[in-house]
Amino acid sequence: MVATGCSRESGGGGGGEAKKTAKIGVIAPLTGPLSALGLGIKNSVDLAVKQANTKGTVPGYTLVLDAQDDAATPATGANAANKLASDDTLAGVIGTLNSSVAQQVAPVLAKVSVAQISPANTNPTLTRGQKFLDSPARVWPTYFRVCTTDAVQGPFAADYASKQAAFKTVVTIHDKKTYGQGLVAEFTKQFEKDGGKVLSGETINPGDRDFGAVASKVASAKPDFVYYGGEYPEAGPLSAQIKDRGFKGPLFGGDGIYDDNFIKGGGGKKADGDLATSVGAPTEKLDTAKQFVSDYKAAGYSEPFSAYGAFSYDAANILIQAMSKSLGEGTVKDNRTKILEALNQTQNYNGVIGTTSFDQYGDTSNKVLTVYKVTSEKWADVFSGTFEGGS
Ligand code: ABU
Repeated sequence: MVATGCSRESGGGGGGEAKKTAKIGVIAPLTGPLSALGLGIKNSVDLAVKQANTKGTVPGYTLVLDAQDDAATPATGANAANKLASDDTLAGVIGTLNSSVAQQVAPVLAKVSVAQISPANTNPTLTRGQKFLDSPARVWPTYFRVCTTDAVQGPFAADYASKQAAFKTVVTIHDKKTYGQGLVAEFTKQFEKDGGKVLSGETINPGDRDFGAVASKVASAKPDFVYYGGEYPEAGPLSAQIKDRGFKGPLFGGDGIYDDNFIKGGGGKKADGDLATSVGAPTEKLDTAKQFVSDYKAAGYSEPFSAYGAFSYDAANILIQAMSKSLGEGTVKDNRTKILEALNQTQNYNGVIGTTSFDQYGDTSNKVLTVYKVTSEKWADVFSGTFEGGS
């Protein structure tokens, strides 16, 4: 049945109605150290797809989830995108987690006019190009995201550090990847504007777990804090090893470290006092997220929805809404341009994370961020807001 793109769904009265298949792809790390975030993305899209099928949100179609593992690696992500792109029933893709993977996935999907909505990519160049602040230009007409960017997250963190935490000096460290490097660059500009001093800028290698050399440099520089651009698999041990050398200040990172695995990997108690910003307001505290949280629990997924679950659920439902307006006569492939037109017109979508409108670059109007602090070995939200003037 799948081979023909049709299935027969029985209604309560015993009659059947022929339904066509429309596929929603997911590209995310489903294995490896970042799978805690990737599986939360996959499960949340799965929930949206199942609910849409139950409600018959896209008349005449059965939605099918096709989740591909990118292993947080650009080349694997490109292969996953090529595999999905060869399927004429593909209506859109939710993903990726990593900005570096999106740089390889987005051009593949753009070639076949397939919409991609990321719940997690925060590097600003993906939507606005290299000159994202001074002369932004949309890179791919097929690429959208429901999270804000590091042009907002970096300065938001800098303002919190200098104005609320009264930190004056920092050592920055990043993992040389698109996300980590870009986040540190945006943080640094604002921290210096706020009068802060960067004592040194260091780098580590993705995959490393021994940070002795850089940890010793931090301990002897004695900054008020360390700002880290990268993800939790490296950030946890890095924080622990810096503390092991007598450093008393916190490590502060972006959404890439906001996961319980940061605390586990950082030796538990040693992570107390560490800080992270993440996109959006805390899901568990949003009235708009109550139904999602309870439905996710009821669905019985083995993994938590994690930092991007609510974002993935909204991204999937925004795509499904666009499909419901666009899929009718003809094949899914015939209607991909219509799906893109509908996505470009997304204004004031009221979802789990709040209200989403896409601008001319595919960026979201929702620029809320939250500062979290590790307190008694758990992340606790401290402050939600945004950086005024960010893009
Ligand atoms: N946004 C944090 C992790 C994902 C990324 O943008 O690479």
